[in-house]
Amino acid sequence: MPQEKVIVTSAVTGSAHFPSMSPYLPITPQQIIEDAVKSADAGAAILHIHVRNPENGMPTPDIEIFKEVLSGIKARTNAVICISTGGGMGMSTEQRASPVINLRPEMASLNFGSMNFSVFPQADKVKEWRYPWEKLSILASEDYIFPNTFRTLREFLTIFSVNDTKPELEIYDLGMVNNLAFMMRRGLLKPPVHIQFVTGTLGGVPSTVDSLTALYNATRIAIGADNFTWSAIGAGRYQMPICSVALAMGGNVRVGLEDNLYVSKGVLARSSAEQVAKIIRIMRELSLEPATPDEARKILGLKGLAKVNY
Ligand code: KMH
Ligand code: ZN
Repeated sequence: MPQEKVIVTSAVTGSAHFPSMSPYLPITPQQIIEDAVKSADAGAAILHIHVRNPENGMPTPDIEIFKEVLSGIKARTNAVICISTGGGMGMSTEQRASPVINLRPEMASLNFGSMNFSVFPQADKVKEWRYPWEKLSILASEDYIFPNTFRTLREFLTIFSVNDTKPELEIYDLGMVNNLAFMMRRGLLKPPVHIQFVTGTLGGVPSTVDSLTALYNATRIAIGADNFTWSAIGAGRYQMPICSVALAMGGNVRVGLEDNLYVSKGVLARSSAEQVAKIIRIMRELSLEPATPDEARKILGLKGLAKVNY
């Protein structure tokens, strides 16, 4: 049954896209803050945040930059902030966990298994590189394994629990549903959990209706329908179709330039807010309304902005 209120997340920059791919990808703290605030104004209840080195757009775990961005967003909107602990290629697990330890956000992503995570085929589309690191990094992703071992997951879960940060469990494949059920059986994750089903990344499931329903059904069977809330991502071309399927299935949705640089065929999105506005137009045609940040806090059982450390 579709729910009446839908949580829209905007993932404004990520680490899988590169500055040379779009002039609109936010890079500096100010650009990331602006895009996040515009997304919130357009109706996003959650803002998923990575940060970049303002000099060259490279993803960075720098706590001072995270702090500047988070406090800049908090000064201008009540939206929930969900920090990434996926980080970027080459970051250690300590670096990826440190924003949670230092800033104690309401939510953070937690990628629920190791995988090949590659973006190298996108190199062919770039005509001119703005920064030397970009080409090296994109080509190196052919050999990249995104490390999220059981030990890493256990350590991350302890850190999340100590800081009262709700994990958003990023599930890219059926095996990760199994990992999630295992961690729940061990008592390391308490229901209801919140899941982000990620389709369309190279290394994960494709963006198809079959993939999304398979992930959803496997989760329902493994942990029980009442024990989770969920959202979906269609990375790339299938962003809006997958989000629309998720709406019909009663799920929540994530859009943003982290997942897709375009707003329609051949048209680069000038901001993640354009994609937020688009999915909300689709929702309203389906008689669904976006949840406010406070409604999202209630649905997800979050601790509230008064308890963050930024
Ligand atoms: N860094 C990517 C491999 C997340 O934000 O948690 C995946 C990622 C997801 O960044
Ligand atoms: Zn992310």
